[in-house]
Amino acid sequence: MHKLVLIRHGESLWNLENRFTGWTDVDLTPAGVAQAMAAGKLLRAEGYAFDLAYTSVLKRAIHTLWYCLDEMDCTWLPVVKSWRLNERHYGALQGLNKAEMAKQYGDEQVLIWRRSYDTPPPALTPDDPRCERTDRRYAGLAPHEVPLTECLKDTVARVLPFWNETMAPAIRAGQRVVVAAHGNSIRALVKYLDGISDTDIVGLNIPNGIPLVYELDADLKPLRHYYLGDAQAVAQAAAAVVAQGKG
Ligand code: DG2
Repeated sequence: MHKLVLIRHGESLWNLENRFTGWTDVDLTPAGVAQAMAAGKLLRAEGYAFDLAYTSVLKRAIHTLWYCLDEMDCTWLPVVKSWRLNERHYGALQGLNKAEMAKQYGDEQVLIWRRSYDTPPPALTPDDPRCERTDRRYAGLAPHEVPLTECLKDTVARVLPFWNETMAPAIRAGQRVVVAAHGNSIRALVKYLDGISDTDIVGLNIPNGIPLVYELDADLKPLRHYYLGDAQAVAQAAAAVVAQGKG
């Protein structure tokens, strides 16, 4: 049996300001740092140990991993960073306030933008200053690989090659893996692992900074999954994520 631990980063500055973030590279708030440290403490207290860590190329996830591993006294761990674990690209919504958008366009429209499986938000134009195509960290990618917007289906399509070619072989080889990523890149992975339908995935929300453990069989099929820590706090944190999109 393999154990895979997934952690959405701690609260970011734009989570706090309730702004669509996507590929925008914002840092953690002090509360987000505390969440990352608490995740590390919890993992250490529960006896978890890792051989390998994966994260995105966005600092809110990278720093979450740092703080978490520091609490576990294993910042020496090999860390693989990939753009494929980045947050779902939020297109022209990036930087806009979620509740203000809900007041302007309605809760239903914002729910579609946030959670619909295959309807992407409006796209950025390549000349928009928010467009990441000129960012040096993506220089090795083909232009079409740097999105102008994404729905979850698009995110699944770019997360899965990383799972299949990099993460799954490492887990199968016995590496104990922790992943620090984002609300929607984790939803993409969870949708695949648990075989969640396109309609049911709408109701899945991932709270910040709480380790989500997947127990996997030899074929990497999930046996069960659970959050570490207080179940009521987890449910409240997930409900707070839902509420961010209401006017
Ligand atoms: C949030 C997710 O991403 O937002 O891009 O705004 O996990 O990196 O904070 P994260 C964003 P929702 O899809 O929950 O609105």
